[in-house]
Amino acid sequence: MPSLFDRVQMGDIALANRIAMAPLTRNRAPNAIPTALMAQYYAQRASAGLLITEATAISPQGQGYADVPGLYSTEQLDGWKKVTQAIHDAGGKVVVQLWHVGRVSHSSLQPGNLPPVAPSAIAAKSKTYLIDHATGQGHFAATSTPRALEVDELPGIVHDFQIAARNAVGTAGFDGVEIHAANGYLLDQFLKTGANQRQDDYGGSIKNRARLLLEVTRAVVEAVGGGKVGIRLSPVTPANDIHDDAPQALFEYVLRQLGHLNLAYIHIVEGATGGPRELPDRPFDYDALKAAYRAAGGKGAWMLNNAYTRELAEQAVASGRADVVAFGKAFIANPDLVERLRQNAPLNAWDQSTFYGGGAQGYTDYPVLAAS
Ligand code: 8OZ
Repeated sequence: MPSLFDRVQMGDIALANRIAMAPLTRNRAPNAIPTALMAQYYAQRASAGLLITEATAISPQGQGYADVPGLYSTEQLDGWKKVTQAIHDAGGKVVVQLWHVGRVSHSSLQPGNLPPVAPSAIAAKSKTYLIDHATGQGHFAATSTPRALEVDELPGIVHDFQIAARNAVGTAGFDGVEIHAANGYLLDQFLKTGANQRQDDYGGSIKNRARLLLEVTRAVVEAVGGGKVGIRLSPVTPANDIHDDAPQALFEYVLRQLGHLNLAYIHIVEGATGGPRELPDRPFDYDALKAAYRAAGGKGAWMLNNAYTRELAEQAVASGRADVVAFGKAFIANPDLVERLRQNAPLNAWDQSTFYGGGAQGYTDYPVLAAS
C-alpha cells in the first residue's frame, strides 16, 4: 500500500513524497513583486513533495488583493527566479498558481481604477483585502460590482494565461504551473450558474460554461506541455459567494474533458475551502468525479485538499482515494511538516492574525523540530 512518504511521479515532476503545500495567499509582495523574504519562506518548506505557490496574478486585470504577487512584469519574473532558485537549492519542487480573480477585486486595484471583470455584471457578496500605502494599514473591503466581459475580450485572457505559463517555466524556473479554477475566481465564475448568466457561447449549457476553462487549459498545455500542468477545482465551495445549481454534472463533464489533456495532476478542494469538508446542503460524490476522469483516460495524479489530518491523509493515500494530499494552514505553522508527520510529532498552532500581510512574524519564524 502506498504511504504519504513514498515518492510519486506527477507528469514531468518527480515528488519525493505525497505531501503538497497548498496554495496560500500571504499578501507579502509589495507592488506585486516577490521578495527575498518570500524565497526564504518557501525554501523553509522545500521538504514538501510539491510546493504550490500562493495564487499569482497573470495580468494587472487579474489582481484582486493588496500585495499579492504577479507574473507579468520583468521585475516579478526576476523576483520569482530567486524564489525558485532558493527552493531548488533546498531540494524542493514548485509550481506557480496562475490566477485571474474576475469579479473578486476592487476598482482601486484595477488598471485605470475601472470595475473588475466577470462573466456577468453580478457583484460577489465577498470581501477583498486592501492596504493603505500611506499608513501601511490593511483592511477588508467589499468587492466592486464588475462589468460583463465582451466575448472578444476572452482570447486575450486565454493568451494572458498562456504567456504567464510560458514565462513561469521558461524564465522564472518553475517546475510547472497550477491553473486556479477554484474558490469563486474568474474560471469558477464562468463555470457556475450563480455567477454566469451569459447568453453567448460561454454561458447557459454546461458545455458553454466550461468553455473558457478548457480553452485556458489547452493553451497552457500547448505552452509548457501537459506534464507540467495541474488544475485546482472546488466543486461545491461557497468561497467568494459562488454556487452552481448542478455541480455533480458540471464537474463530471469538466473532468471528462480534462481526461484528454495529459495533465500532471488534478487538485480538488473538498467541501468549503478552509472550512468543513462536508456541506449538508451541497452534497458531492468525489469518488464519482475521479472515476469520470479515469474513464476518460485521465492519468494525472489525483490531489485532495481540505482539513486533512495525518490519519485521514494516510488513509486517503493507502486506499488509493488520493495520490497526493495538500496541506494548507498546517504548512504555514510547520515548515518541517513532512518530518513532523513522519515522526507523528506535535504540530505548531497557526496564528491567524499573521496570515495576510506583514513581514517575517508569523511567516518565516515558526520553529522546526530540534535535531535528534
Ligand atoms: C484567502 C485570501 C485571499 C485569497 C483562494 C487565492 O481562496 C485565494 C485567497 C485565499 O484561492
